Amino acid sequence: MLIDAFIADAGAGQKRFALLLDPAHVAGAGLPALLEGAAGDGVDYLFIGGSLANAQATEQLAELARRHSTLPVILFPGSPQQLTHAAHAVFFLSLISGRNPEYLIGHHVAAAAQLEHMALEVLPTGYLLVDCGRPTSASYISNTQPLPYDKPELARYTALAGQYLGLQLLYLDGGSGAMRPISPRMIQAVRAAVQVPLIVGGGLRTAEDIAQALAAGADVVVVGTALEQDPKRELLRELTQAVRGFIAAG
Ligand code: 1GP
Repeated sequence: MLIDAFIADAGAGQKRFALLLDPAHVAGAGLPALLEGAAGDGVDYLFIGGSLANAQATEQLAELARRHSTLPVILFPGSPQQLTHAAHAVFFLSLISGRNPEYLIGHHVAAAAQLEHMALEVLPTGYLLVDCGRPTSASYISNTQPLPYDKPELARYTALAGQYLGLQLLYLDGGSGAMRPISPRMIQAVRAAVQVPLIVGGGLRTAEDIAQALAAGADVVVVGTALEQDPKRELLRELTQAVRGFIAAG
């Protein structure tokens, strides 16, 4: 089960790298080669999804990922329409930074009616959006206000509430294409309060960004936009090396 791997890795201090593929953005002839090399290049997980992805594009991308890679494929859905048998698992996201009931329980009911008949592993995940410099599609589409950038204590208690509710993973996200990453202070504040594995993404573009997020307590770092804009294996290797290097240094 993937949840066991997340928990065991985080407990052992094994940091992980996730490549986020947004079906609405990624395309191109180079994708199969990138996917084929991904495991060897240091990628641990493939996350698939986005705020505006449609069902067909999500399924096609998940199938492509399965065909060209042996990595775990996890859906990161913007809506229940993005569920597909082609993936291994799905982040069952509760948007706990927001106050929109549709993203706290509404969509989940519609999703449950599908998931009951699917073999996808369901990963109960508290999702915290953080204001990292500009409005993102995730906050706009979900009609929620993100946590303020400079209020680590709000993130801390939101995360702790999520853990008390029984959520097994927490995803701290500046949103796709964030202007800057979530502050190390906020990651530290959350890390100090919760024991569940902590996934951090949004605006991570350089090896230094990644090293800072890991040093602050992230267990899994997620990169999407940087590699969409520059889908080169050299950059991918440089970013994953920051994760491997951190393990070696740690
Ligand atoms: C967004 O955390 C992911 O939900 C990744 O963000 O696209 O900015 O890398 P970026």
